[in-house]
Amino acid sequence: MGIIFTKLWRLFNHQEHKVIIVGLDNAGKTTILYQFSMNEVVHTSPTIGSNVEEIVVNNTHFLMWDIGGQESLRSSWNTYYTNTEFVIVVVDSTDRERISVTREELYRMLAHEDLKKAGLLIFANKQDVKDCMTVAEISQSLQLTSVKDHQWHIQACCALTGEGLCQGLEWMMSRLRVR
Ligand code: G3D
Ligand code: MG
Repeated sequence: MGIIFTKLWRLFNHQEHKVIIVGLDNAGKTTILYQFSMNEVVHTSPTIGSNVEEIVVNNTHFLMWDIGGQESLRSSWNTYYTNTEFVIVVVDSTDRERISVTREELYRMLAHEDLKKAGLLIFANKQDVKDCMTVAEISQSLQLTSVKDHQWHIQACCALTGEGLCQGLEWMMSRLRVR
């Protein structure tokens, strides 16, 4: 009986939460994914298609899809949306020129039927670079306070060192707990 119970418990606890990692090319998506999965800096090359990794935090399983961000690939982001519980948007905090492009892609995504219930985590990445945009600047440029129909959180981070990434994961875990 005990064994059956343990097996069932494991089965239910092994439910996977689907996460997609999006953002413009060069934002740091792949670096973040590999920090999560092996805690080391890997040398990335532009992602064609997608990378996927299973990340386990305190017995919670996340299946994370890192989707290529080049302009030609963005139109296919929506093929990944079904059953997505969290969208992680990675912003290159040094890229002032393209923050408006991120904003457009963000609102296009949030309007999508399949992402209606998804939580939104924004990583303000590359905070190690001098004169980069702050979290407050990015929040303002993305007009985050106008996002009312999704739970969202913005987190400063540096994917190279991993700083800030755990706090982002913790926010996702806290959202799962209140469901
Ligand atoms: P992408 O998957 O979003 O396209 P990548 O982005 O993860 O491939 O990263 C793009 C470049 O940004 C990489 O540099 C990577 O090392 C760098 N990068 C990622 N995160 C950070 C960060 O927090 N700080 C700094 N300074 N650089 C970062 P290369 O030179 O390999 O193209
Ligand atoms: Mg990539």
